[in-house]
Amino acid sequence: MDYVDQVLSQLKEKNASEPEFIQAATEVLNTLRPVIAQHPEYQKAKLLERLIEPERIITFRVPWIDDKGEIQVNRGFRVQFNSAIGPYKGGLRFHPTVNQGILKFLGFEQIFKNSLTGLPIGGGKGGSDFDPKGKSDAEIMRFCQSFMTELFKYVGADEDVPAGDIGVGGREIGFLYGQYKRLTGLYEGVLTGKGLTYGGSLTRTEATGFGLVYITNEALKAHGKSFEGKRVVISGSGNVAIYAAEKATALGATVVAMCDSNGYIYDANGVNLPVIHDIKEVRRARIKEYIKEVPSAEYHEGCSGIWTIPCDIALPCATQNEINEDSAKKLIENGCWLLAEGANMPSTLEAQEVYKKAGIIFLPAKAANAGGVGVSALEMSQNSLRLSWTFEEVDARLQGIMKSIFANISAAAKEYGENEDDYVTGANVAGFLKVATAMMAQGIV
Ligand code: NDP
Ligand code: 2IT
Repeated sequence: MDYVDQVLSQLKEKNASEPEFIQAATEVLNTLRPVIAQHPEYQKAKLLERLIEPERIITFRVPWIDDKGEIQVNRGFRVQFNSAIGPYKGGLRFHPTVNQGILKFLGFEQIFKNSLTGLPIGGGKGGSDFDPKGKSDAEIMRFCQSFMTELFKYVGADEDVPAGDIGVGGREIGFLYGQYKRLTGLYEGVLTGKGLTYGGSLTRTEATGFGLVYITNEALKAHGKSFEGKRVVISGSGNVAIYAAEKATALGATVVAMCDSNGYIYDANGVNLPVIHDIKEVRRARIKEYIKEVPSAEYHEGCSGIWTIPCDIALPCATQNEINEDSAKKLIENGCWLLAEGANMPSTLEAQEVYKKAGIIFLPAKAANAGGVGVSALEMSQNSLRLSWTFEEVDARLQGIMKSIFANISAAAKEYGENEDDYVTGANVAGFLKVATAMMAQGIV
């Protein structure tokens, strides 16, 4: 058995109850084979064994009192996966499906994504099985305060810097920041995605969605194409989806469908984004409401139907494994020729095989959604400098980051991939090499 196979078999045995983590790590390790073959010293240093083991996982109780006076208990986590190239950095997810395996997959992906940004940030992820849906602002605040009352011991501006993810946006970051400041007395950049009046960065709200469209645009240009006149399907209607839709529309595309976890809307005229913004961001309501405002559109229950809509470009921006083999086949049968991942690991391994066989342009999450954490790192820089850059300045830097990620993954695809468009191998290898070099330099830690 070669080294990668040995580590894969150990990974499966040791993490049998964590299928999403096995999925994420299997994809990465399989694509690293040519690099591992070039570096026998990695095996001697047990580099892969160390890479797949988080440096630390913190699990804690989060008790809080709901509006009826009842005591609720949730589980909180922070996975501090890898600090070889910088302090742990990655979002917090509040969703009932959160468990250790989900956060390990997200933390593992974050290591390589953060490396690809070119900025000095390590990989981490955290969150809770708390469900923010239907909770009052006061309940959200009490939950966030309780969560931070435990987490504050393990985070800090130079140690571990959380941010948002599913279920964690500006409101939650504000409550978490207030409690951190109260407990530590420190006014420091311990979180990113902060409000603009207390250390947040312009463009962070838009960054993941905009970055996704910027890198997709780079891939389109490299293939002699553009967004102009293309039909785009975007899953989700949260932070990433909304700003991806906005930028794709600005570049001349028509976004024909979006969804939430209940169902999807189809609007052949192009989704009306102010209406979506009002429903999802202001009212925190269901996407079904859209047809009340735009009666010519259609609403269908269930989210997987969104992948049956004919499109040129698909941008999955909701959650992991939202596209399985069948959905991937339907997308391609109906004309999709480019897929870029705004969500983390939205495509199953089987779906990725379908893309590969069909030869569509495929931009994997680590590269495609790195704009969010990239601007988070710029927020950290601004906090350290005690300065705020303009929207235009941060947006220009974000465009620079996405351009350089595309150039780096293209170069690594040419050198190590199955073909020059093998951006999966390109992203994994380019992200890995910097982390591996840093780990080798720092000894057995
Ligand atoms: P939000 O909470 O703002 O929005 C999530 C969207 O996805 C909502 O429309 C939600 O629907 C839908 N969704 C969530 N879970 C499911 C599910 N299990 N099934 C179907 N639909 C679901 O999150 P974000 O937009 O921030 O995150 C979306 C994705 O992007 C995630 O994979 C996240 O990890 C990734 N990401 C986020 C970044 C960021 O900066 N925020 C950066 C990089 C990646 P509903 O409202 O019904 O729950
Ligand atoms: O998945 C991700 O990259 C995020 N949720 C953003 C992380 C961050 O630290 O900005």
